[in-house]
Amino acid sequence: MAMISPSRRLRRTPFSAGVEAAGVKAYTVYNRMLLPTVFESVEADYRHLKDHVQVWDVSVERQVELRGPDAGRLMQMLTPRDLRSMLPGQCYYVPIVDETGGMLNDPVAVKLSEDRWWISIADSDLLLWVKGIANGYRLDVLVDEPDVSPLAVQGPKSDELMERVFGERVRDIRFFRFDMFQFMGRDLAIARSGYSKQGGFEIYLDGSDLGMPLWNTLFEAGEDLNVRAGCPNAIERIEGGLMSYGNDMTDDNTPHECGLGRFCDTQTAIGCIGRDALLRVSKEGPVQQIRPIAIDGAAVPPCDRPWPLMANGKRVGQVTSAAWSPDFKTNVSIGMVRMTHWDPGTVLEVDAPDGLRRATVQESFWL
Ligand code: THG
Repeated sequence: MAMISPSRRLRRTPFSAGVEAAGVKAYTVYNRMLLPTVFESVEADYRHLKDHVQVWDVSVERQVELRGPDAGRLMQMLTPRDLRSMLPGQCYYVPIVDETGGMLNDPVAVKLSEDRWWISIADSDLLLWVKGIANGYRLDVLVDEPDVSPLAVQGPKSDELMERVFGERVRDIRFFRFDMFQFMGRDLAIARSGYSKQGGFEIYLDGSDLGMPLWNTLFEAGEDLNVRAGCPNAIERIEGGLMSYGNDMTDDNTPHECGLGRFCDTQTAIGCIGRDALLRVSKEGPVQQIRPIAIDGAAVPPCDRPWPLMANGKRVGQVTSAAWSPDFKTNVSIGMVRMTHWDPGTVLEVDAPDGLRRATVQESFWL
């Protein structure tokens, strides 16, 4: 593929200088920003992530900040997950739905205080939807995108690295909780979360000027831990069943189709804009759902358009993410499969770029 032309529309991040110095080999575009996808190779990055510790520039996880007396009310309008018991210091994975129950985004909601929230978004223009609702309902809330850029520290040695920089108190942060820590005289929220199943943290850098100082401090502190620059890894996230908005699901899908029914409390999520629609569709249950799927044969190329899933010559679904897994010694993939063919063990055919291959619906890759 040809190169991406740099321009103001493809925003750099507070860590771009570090990413470039670390020898980034490929980027994707996400929320109109550059997201690294490869440093050494997808497979080498995968091995290193599972064995050591990596620092990821995930500034593309932009924050939609809600600030004001109606912040909590607005947040509940956006999601069918019941937020009434959520406390400051907690993070929730929340489906965001429109008036038809279609997925608009699958962010992490961060509750800073009763009247201040961050929505840490996946790749869609959620800010516009949220601003439209705040203004249309004349809510008493400010909605904007602050200068906040998450830096993830992921991998089995991430506790050790983070303790060296922020003190032993980081070890006490529980999964999907955050606490405040000082760095060069400024307060930063640090959560135990991140887009991998290897464990780790996300540092919400508040103020771009501290980007390179933070980056350099982590690399200096982790030299003997073999710390490297990394990025969300296609193989690892598919193995782990982490979905990618825009790839594995779109606004055509309900949270139930995406397997996010466990994050929906549609009965009690009073005020959710998609509530009526979701109550209707969730009564019958979804007729298609996300499944992990193993694909036979040699390594597949990246999935840049849906690959039809076939049974007896009829289309019964599609694969939208796929990669060769060195650990499972098969191609791992994520697809949307019709109810009639979604049981684990069901054997299908996938119409991959180089022809039909055997595809088997899995319970999970990670058990
Ligand atoms: N962290 C933050 N922001 C993000 C992401 C992130 N924004 C973009 C994208 N990732 C949003 N999508 C996801 C998808 C999965 C998870 C988080 C964000 C995730 N899921 C866990 C799982 O499925 O195992 C845990 C969910 C739970 O139990 O609550 O972590 O990664 N800041």
